[in-house]
Amino acid sequence: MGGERLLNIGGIFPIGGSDGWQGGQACQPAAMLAMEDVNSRPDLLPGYKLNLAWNDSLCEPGLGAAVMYDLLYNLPIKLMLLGGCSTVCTTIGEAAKMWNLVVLSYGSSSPALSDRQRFPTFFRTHPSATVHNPTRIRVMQKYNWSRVAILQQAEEVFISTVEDLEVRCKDAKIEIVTRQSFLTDPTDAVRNLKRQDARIVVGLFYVNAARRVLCEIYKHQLFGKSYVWFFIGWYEDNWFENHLEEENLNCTKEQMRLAAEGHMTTEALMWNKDNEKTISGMTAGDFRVRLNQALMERGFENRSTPVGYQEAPLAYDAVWSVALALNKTMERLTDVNKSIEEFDYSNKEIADELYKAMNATQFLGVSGRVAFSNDGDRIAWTQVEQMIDGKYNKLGYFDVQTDNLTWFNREEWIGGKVPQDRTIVKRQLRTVSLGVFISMCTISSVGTVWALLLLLFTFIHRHRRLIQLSHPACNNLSLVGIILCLSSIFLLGLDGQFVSKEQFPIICGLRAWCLSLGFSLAYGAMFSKIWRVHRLTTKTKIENKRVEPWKLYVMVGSFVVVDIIVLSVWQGVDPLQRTLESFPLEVPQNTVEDIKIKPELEHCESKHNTIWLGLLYGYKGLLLIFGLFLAYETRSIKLKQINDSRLVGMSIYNVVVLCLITAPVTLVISTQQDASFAFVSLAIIFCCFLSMALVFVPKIVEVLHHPAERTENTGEGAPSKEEEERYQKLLRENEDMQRLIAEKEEKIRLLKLKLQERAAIRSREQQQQQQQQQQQQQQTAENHVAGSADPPTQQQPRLRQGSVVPQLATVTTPLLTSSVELYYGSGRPAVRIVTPDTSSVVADDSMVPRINFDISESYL
Ligand code: ABU
Repeated sequence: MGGERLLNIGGIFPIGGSDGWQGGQACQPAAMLAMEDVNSRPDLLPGYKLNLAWNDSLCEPGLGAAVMYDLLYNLPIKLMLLGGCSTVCTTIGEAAKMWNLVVLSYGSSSPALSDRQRFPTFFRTHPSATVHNPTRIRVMQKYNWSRVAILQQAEEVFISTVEDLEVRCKDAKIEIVTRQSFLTDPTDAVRNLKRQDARIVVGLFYVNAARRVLCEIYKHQLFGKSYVWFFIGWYEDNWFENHLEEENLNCTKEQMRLAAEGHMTTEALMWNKDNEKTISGMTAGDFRVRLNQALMERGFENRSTPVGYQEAPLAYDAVWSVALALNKTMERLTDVNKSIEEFDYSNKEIADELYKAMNATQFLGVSGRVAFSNDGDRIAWTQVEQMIDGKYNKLGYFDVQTDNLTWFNREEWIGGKVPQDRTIVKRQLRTVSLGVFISMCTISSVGTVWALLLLLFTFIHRHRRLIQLSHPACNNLSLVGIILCLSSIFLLGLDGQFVSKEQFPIICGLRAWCLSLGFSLAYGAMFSKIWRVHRLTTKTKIENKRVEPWKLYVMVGSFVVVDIIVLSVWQGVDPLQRTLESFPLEVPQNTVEDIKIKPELEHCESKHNTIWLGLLYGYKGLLLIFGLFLAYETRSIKLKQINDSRLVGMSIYNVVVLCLITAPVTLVISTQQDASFAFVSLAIIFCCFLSMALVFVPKIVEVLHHPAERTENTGEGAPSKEEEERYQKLLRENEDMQRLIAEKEEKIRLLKLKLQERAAIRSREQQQQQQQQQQQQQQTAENHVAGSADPPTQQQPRLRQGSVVPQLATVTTPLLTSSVELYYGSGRPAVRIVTPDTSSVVADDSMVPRINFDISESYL
């Protein structure tokens, strides 16, 4: 250095370390080049040489502060500080004011550093990161992207950049759909972006975090034709392929390349793009050659640029700024007979002069025109680049001062189409498929025609006793209800494909009315029949058993009236409206378009749907349960007045079971329109068809078997109650008598056997008597011959087979196989049993057990 005095400045360079920005790798050699050039200029700092004492901060704020204290607390006194990396400059920039030191940063982009209150002596040749934001907004507007997301590393530099971006997006009416941040691991943040359907994403992070993000982008498939990522442009070239193993990244180079393809970058112009000579006498190109040479000397290969290569001109120009500011300060101090050597950390006067000189510094550097705003920020152009086939292509420049975008139209998009800022969602109404609708409507129509034919059948054969005793009015009401229920199937299938959303509420109302009234008529008629049967069989007094037909109509009518009241109030107070249920987005098949389908399903609902449905279902549910009870109670009763009560009971079972199954199942499958419609329709169809079959098929069969049978009981109407009861009584008595006669027949059979045995014995006895008489006569003759004879004995009258005695009574029953005749002869009762083989046996009461006949009038 000869006899020249030294002007000392301190330098803090982030070179080593693994986090943040290690731009000192290229910036420190660039600064040393500037030191050489400054010191070789005789017109600059005459009599002095600039000396740079520096150390590595690893881009860690704590270590950066330690390096600063080391520089300040060790002689010589430093006139200014050079710093790089926002995190370190935030620490030293805030502290430097305490030492009256101007800090000039060549590598800090944090917008927070533009706060003059907090950093009153801070300047930078590096533009603030906020210069990217107008450029980003301009590019977004160019492609009509109005919905973007932000992913940021949790560092102040990026937080303050995002805050500025949010304000600008709001002004430009660009929606920020989500803002995700991460400290070290971006996995969750990237996953959230996908969940939020982010398509255009601004990513703000240091390069090592950028590699982690890119790997996650690959894993979550957030790249390709549907996505655009905006990264920071100051990463070194091939940043996405470097250090993958060192940083334990779980992605291959090929995967990283795939994920990086098509992304855009914005960066402040850090290299003078005009080939003009700068303050050092070099063009930017000359500087690049010298820098490359210097880097090669430090072991960096020509092809792989070290971190900070982009910012190297800023470091070079920063040293020139310091030299120019010191030069100017020296001139000013000379004017007031002072020397810059008088500076110490408490000399506010010289410090102010240094600040003013730096603030006024303007020159053409290798990074472009160097000038500082009132906030100490560098004013610069920004450039936009896009990665195409693994290389950055320049797309254009943006001058924020003139709001001028120079665009080269070199952008390329995968698939040849500009990506959309959101998934285009096409709403698709889920409607009942035509096949199902037509099938159900056809079956329902057949059922309706069948019900109408049954009404006709009932009318034609209304005079038949068979029809009269089945309560035809109830049957007719039931058929009308069935027709209404079947019609509701058609209404249930009428959805958005057939009716407009304005007409839909009308269909909703019609469905409720049709089904509710149909149920009340069809089920109510069956219920009233079974209720009548129950009344007839459970009441003891005749008058209580009498159920007038009008009571049945009143019963069905009251069910209908309750329906009308509930439905009218429902419709008046809280009418059914069309509501839409949305389902998760679906990817459409057979289309290359970047769209998704949003399925929607129409429902009929009112505000207090649960209350209304609860009311209606509760009341009808009670009817079902009560009907089930009545049907069970009267299961074995057969009444002449209602000849089809058992079949009606079976119909009720059928309706109850189907309703119990249908209600919960439809709740479960309500989101599947086809299944739900088919299930409800089939339940209605099954109920209606089975009820019609059970009640009417036996009648039709009967009529077919006896087609010629004329009207029974014409003009007489249905039998009276008394007749009915007499008929029942006679039936019971007939059963008792048949049982009794069967017993008697058995006894008679036994008796007949006994009598036959007796007759045989008697016949033998007579033969013996005759023999004895003959012997006696012989003996008498012999005795007469001998001279003596006994007086004749009086013979007792006996009943013999075929003998004639006064007949008391004859009991003959049509069901008997024998008849029994009672006689009284010789003062003793006798019985003659006449058997079918015409033989008769006569016995007196000594021969047979006593037979008790309960001879009532009805037998006579
Ligand atoms: N261009 C590098 C900026 C680094 C930083 O702001 O920390």
